[in-house]
Amino acid sequence: MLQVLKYFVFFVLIINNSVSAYPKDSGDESQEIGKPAVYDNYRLPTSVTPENYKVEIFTHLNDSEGFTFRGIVEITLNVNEFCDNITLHAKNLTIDTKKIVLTEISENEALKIRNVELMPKHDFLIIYPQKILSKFRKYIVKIPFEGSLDTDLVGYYRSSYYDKEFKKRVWLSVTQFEATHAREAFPCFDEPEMKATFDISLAHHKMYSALSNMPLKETKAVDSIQDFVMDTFETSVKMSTYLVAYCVSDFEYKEVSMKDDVTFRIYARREAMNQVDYAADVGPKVLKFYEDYFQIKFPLPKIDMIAVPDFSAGAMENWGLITYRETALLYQANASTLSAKHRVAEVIAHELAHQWFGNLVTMRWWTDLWLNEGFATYVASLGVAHLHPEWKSFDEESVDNTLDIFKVDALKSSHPVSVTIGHPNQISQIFDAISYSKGSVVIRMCHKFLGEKGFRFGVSNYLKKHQYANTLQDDLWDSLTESSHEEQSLSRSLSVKDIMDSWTLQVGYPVIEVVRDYDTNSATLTQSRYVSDRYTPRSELNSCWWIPLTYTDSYRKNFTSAAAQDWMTCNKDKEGIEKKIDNLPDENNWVIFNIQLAGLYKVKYDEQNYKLLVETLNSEDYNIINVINRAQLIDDAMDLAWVGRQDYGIALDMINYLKRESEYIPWKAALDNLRIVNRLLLRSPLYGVFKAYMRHILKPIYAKLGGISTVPDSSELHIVKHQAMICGWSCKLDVGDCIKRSVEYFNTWMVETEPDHINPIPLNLRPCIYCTAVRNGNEKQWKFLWQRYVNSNVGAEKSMIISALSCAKEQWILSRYLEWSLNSTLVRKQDASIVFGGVARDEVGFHLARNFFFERIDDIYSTLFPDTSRLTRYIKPLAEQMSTQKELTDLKDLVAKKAKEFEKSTQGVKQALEVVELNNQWKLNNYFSLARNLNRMIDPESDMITEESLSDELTTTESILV
Ligand SMILES: *[C@@H]1O[C@H](CO)[C@@H](O)[C@H](O)[C@H]1NC(C)=O
Ligand SMILES: *[C@@H]1O[C@H](CO)[C@@H](O)[C@H](O)[C@H]1NC(C)=O
Ligand SMILES: *[C@@H]1O[C@H](CO)[C@@H](O)[C@H](O)[C@H]1NC(C)=O
Ligand SMILES: CC(=O)N[C@H]1CO[C@H](CO)[C@@H](O)[C@@H]1O
Ligand SMILES: [Zn+2]
Repeated sequence: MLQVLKYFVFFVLIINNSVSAYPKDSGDESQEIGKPAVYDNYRLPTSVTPENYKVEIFTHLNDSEGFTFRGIVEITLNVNEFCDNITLHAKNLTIDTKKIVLTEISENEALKIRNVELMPKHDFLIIYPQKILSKFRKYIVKIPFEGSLDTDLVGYYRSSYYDKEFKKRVWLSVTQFEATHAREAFPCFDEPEMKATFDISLAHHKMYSALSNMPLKETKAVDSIQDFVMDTFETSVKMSTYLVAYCVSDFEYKEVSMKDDVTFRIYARREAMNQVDYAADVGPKVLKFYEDYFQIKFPLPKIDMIAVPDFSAGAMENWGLITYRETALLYQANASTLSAKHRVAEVIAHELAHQWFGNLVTMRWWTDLWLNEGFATYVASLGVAHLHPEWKSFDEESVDNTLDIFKVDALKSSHPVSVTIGHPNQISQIFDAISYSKGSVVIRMCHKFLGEKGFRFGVSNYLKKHQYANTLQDDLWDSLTESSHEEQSLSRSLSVKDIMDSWTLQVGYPVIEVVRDYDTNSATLTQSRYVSDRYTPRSELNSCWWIPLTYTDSYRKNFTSAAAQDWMTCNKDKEGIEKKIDNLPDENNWVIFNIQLAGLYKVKYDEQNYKLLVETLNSEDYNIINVINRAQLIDDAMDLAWVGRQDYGIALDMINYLKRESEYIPWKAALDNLRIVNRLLLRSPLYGVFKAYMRHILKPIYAKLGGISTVPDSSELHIVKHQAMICGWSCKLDVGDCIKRSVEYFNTWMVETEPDHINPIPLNLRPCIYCTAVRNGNEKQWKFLWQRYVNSNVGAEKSMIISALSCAKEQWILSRYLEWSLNSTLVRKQDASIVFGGVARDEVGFHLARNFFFERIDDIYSTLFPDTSRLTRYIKPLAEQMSTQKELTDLKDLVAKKAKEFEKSTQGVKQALEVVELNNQWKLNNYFSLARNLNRMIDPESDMITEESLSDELTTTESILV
């Protein structure tokens, strides 16, 4: 349906001629008035900028009247240079142009308007006054508008829920403006730098109540419409349009006040009010943490956080009115897993961090989006660590993000964190792992080399200096350079900008090759770009980075400090590509670089050093190497083997030590890498050997963690996650009593008379156990679980079940399930890609999912519309499992044939195609080396296993950006 916007001239608005949204005949003479303007870019001219908006909106949420809104926006304008037009944004709105009024503030009379024009391609509304606008005057423009409240999850849209007690569907309306959807709700200057204050008034039926960024000022009856009231809110602080929010609903709330008077309210539908306590508890705590951390008080008197049943992103940081998916805000002790609780804490902490980073200080343009998202992601992990030190989540999140980025950013189709944005289609595509995870990883790196004070003072000064304004990344680097020079944590000869530019303006990251000279006890370090494509010409890898070097050795064993001990420099002439390090130990002692993975780089050692590391790992003393570095060693070795730069022998020798390891992080690093191998071997003759190998390494840890009969203390997040992960693998590969116990648990549940209230299955193992029971069951188990999905009142539980249902083995069940994913009565729009991803990642489901995707692309597209950048979530799980030339050609053909549909996911498409190519390379090159090494690793006594079909990934809780 995007074509509607592309092909139709939506409205060419002519003065004295009220028009609606539909195309006029091109013969209509009125169109001739005013030449269509030509713009070669999509940016607004800066000649006219807004100072204040008065927005008044009537919301009609009643089935019988149709779902519409209408209103008037009154914008006070500053004219920065003499000009003949006012250009602002409007999209998919009906505008009654004869009612547009322009006045000069000092005069009372309206100015004549010569023409009003719309440029749909640019979403521009252009008003031409009769007279030139003067730089020395102020103006007010008043524009009436109307639109429909659709279910498209962007702009001003409608959502609904089913009220079980009153047995009826109840509607609500809410906004989602980031990045460019404010223009779909009211005409405005929809660019982040065009900050203004907002006075918002919302008229609605009195059975609902309204919320906006600011507290309510007054409520008045509306004379013209029966039973309507008008809520007017306080004037907002100066802010960007993408942060404006409002909502009309019948939700209830729980209120908590902070000591220094910020009032928190958590809003949810009435039947979910039993799930708001956790958010009410952590919200104020995290806010306080940031006030101390940034040394700036939160400027608004209140924060509302609302759980919206239909929500496209994970959450949205609108200033003072934060919107969430239910799964990202609500928590119920006996139905949400600890991981789900962690997710809630993480998302709340992320959104609250944005109140400073993003809202108070905003990027000038979307190019610097990464700064908002990377920073919020990073500080959120500090916030969560503050809330729940017992979770030990900080290390895990850091390692997780870094290892993710090692994979994504090794693609040649990756992009720099800081990207030039031309076309609006590009904006939604950069809300991706690069902006969030790489952004947070490079900021963490910066934190580590600047030290605590240098970093904190710098950030706080930056926020104070630029509050209510807009910045470029250089402004942050300047503040950090200043504070770290003052704190003497960075040499005066270095600037943060020089260092960080090499990380943010360039794509990719480096690998350092360490070659030790055992005669002189020194080492030579060389850096080059790390890419997965082994055929990349050497000349393309010549980029260089400023790398903070940290290292220790088997004498010092000092893993405590991650402050830079030295730098690999990177000057324009690239003279810093090599570096010599002295004072290293002798040939019987290892060295290790990149302590605690504080830098975003991989390390490759010489053979002798590897030998020493492998020996230590495989000894009683393995834990003298820091736990993060144990994960790093595995990940680096597996990756280097993957791209053919090193034999699989070293990697598998390292993994071999895991039989002693009981920490989660190294296991996660190993299994994430083995999962990729698993995926590609699944349909190959080698799979039997691989499976035997996997069972061989899983058996001891399955037993050590107590199988699935022992349940860890619920505060130990890393143990809980570890057990759940091992359960997933063990049940897939039939290790121990995993399948048997899972099926038993599930059967006990099925005979409960009230299964929606009584569930005997250990909470944190439910994702694994449900999936296993469904995989080993038939329609009966599936139907039972589907019914639980329908009946459940808890978002987190629903989403867990929706993933588990894709584990089914019977094709017809999976086919039907895929169909259901396009029917929003059955599966909410926001969850459609979770169903697809789950089925696609399953061995049985893969072929079905692929056919479904190729055949139903039009329907999928219209289900996702307008957030079609989500097609990436469909392509990705398919591409991960494709490895033949034919599959590559088919995928390319589809993308070419459906260019329009893939228009907003070009980045995801490029990455997917590269992944298929890399899989192809891997199969051609690694197969025999891996086979040889696997045979060597397997315990000869191990029992051979039956060729049962195995699925590749247990659940598909996709990461949803916030
Ligand atoms: C509107 O005015 C600005 C500033 O003078 C100018 O750059 C722009 O081209 C004008 N737009 C149109 C459509 O004439
Ligand atoms: C480890 O190194 C840090 C900084 O390099 C130093 O401050 C600390 O004292 C060292 N610890 C030990 C036990 O040597
Ligand atoms: C969606 O599912 C509902 C409930 O089963 C059914 O009534 C409806 O016809 C389905 N809609 C479509 C378009 O298949
Ligand atoms: C007022 C208006 O133009 N509304 C349209 C917005 O877009 C949706 C879907 O594309 C249409 O259904 C509305 O009619
Ligand atoms: Zn964010």
